[in-house]
Amino acid sequence: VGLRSFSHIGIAVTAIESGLRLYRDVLGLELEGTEEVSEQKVRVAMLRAGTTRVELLEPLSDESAVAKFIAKRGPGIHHIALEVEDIDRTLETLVADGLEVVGGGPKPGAGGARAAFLHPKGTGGVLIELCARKARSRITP
Ligand code: CMX
Repeated sequence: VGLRSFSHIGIAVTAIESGLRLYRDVLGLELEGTEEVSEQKVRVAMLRAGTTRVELLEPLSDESAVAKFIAKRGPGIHHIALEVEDIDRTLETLVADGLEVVGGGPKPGAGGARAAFLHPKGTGGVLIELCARKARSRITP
């Protein structure tokens, strides 16, 4: 299905700053950066953890899916993200295999990636994000 690597673990937090106190200041992960993903109504902090990353997700409003998640289950692990080569082709294959896309298909995600989610009812209750980085320029400097 074109999986490239394990991209990140998404963790829902009520405030990025308190998440950073644990993951950056106590656990010592390197902060790569923070950004607002307005399309998904979240503020995100990415921290490098070896070959993968921890993504802290803070809701920007009560309408955010992450706010609803926290209200229902409390802060904690929200999703795992797998990086794929070609998100449209991967989704096509997985849907043909009986999995369902939730949230309406690929949307802009963190770091300019395109991201889509698989419905947890088909994945043993785990929200799986598939993400694809922006195509790299073929022109080499
Ligand atoms: N873990 C497990 N189950 C979850 C879940 C989660 N994190 N989030 C939702 N669900 C469940 C719901 O409980 C619901 O189950 P039931 O049908 O049994 O009630 C089902 O999945 C569908 O959820 P919904 O909220 O009714 O469906 P929506 O279409 O409104 O939204 C989803 C679904 C997953 C896309 C949305 O909740 C979500 O999490 N969006 C992504 C936000 C996000 O993390 N953005 C990241 C941006 C940064 C990046 O690139 O990583």
